[in-house]
Amino acid sequence: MFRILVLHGPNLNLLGTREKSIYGMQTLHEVDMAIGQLARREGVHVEARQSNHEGELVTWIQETHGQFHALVINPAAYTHTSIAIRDAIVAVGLPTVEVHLSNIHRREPFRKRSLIAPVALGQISGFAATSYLLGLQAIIDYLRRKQADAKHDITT
Ligand code: CA2
Repeated sequence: MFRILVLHGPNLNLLGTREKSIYGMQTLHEVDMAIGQLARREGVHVEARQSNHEGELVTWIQETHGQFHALVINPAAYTHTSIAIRDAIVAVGLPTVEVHLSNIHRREPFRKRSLIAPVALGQISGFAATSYLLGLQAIIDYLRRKQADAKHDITT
């Protein structure tokens, strides 16, 4: 069974309590419930965690080695600043999808730059909680395709 880690970055624990017009009405718990529902439907194992600390996110990414097949991450404000998170993703070589609740490309100029996007398979931005579900579905499809390709290579 595929094992996927979902990481939420700083301040996302406040979801659904303020700035609802930007980040949506749902609480983080509700987002995690929706992620869990999709995971059960798709028959994958998903673990979701949130941290306000860059180092903790880096440690969790490092610890995915041998534990998880892929990562879905909303690095929140660290998207725009964290070489450490980017380096950790590269170091473990984990297929990663970057997700954002808001469309970071139509906000303040400093949000347009992502240090994570160049090392991710792709980025989904602007669909509130649905961004996570799209990101999760994308990474599941990617893992299945990769597995099918590997089987095809063995038999040919
Ligand atoms: O749109 C996104 O998902 C962001 O990653 C959210 C970050 C922001 O710094 C990024 O530029 C885009 C901010 C997360 C803060 O979340 C809050 C949620 C509710 C209330 C206050 C903050």
